Amino acid sequence: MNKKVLSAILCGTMIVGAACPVFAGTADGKKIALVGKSAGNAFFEIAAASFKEAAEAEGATVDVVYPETATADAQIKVLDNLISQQPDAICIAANDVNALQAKLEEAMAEGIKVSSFDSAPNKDSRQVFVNQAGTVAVGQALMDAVLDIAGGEGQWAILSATSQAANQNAWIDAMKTIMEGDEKYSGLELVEVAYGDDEPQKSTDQTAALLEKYPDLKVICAPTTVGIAAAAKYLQDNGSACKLTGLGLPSEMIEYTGADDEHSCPYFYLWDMQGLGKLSAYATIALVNDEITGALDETFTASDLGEYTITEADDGGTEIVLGLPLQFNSDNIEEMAKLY
Ligand code: RAM
Repeated sequence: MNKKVLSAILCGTMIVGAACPVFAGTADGKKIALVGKSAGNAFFEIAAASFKEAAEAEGATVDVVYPETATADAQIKVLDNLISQQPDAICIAANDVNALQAKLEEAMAEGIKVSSFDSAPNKDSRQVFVNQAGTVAVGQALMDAVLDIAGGEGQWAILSATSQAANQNAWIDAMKTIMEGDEKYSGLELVEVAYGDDEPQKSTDQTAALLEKYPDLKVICAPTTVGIAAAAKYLQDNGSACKLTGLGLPSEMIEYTGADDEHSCPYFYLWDMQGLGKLSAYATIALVNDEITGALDETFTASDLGEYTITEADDGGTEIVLGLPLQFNSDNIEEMAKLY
């Protein structure tokens, strides 16, 4: 229960004249802006709902803002507007690694705390990044899924989101490094990285184009919730022999997940979505309260999630890793689809 609601109930049941316990939230009166990569993507709506709930229970107000398009330019416009409103913090999922630097530095210079979640702007553009699962851990899970589903060899392709997306490119680089670094992947041939821009229709069209160009394609790996759902439908509706894996929302993948011929996706991954929203909120509040600065080895208590330590990110900046990637398959998809 929201602590403020609890406080009000307790207050209402107390004898008249006795003092009411007023809950002092750790973020009372603080203003936080949460900026997603694009509107209309269930991924951000789910993360934002958890973020908002967690931060508002601590007394903060949260403004969830989406750019007009999934581009850095559109996010710069959003940031310009936010900086003029002087929130206490901005937490952003970046559409580009480097292009937001000047704006985010301007925000920090004005005393606005800058955290990021899902997709990290470069190390100079943020104080800390809340990483849903380690970048290498995600790359490893996906590479092993591709190897397994392809049966050890054959052509595979990546269906990504936008070509500049910081998180997508970090996972793709991790996959390539893992594939090139171990003999066991030598039978796999990555034929193309296609971009569906996190738009359902474009992702569907890109899937169709991949199948046409590479008739022997064995596996598509789509590390985007929008891309994987579009590709899953296209492959399944067309009875394609090409199989799918990647990162998806169980609620959007339930019809397509199964290890038999009827389903296009044997299994895929994501992480604890509610945890991502909550941890991002608590980390941002810890910055606002000067409990952390985002420096390596600092620790803080993320409310009921427990204690977290700030670690070094692959880009030389710092991050807080939520946990491990989670696998969704025919055994757990129904249960998980109820959650996100
Ligand atoms: C899409 C977005 C998001 C990514 C997920 C997995 O919704 O590209 O940034 O984290 O997929």
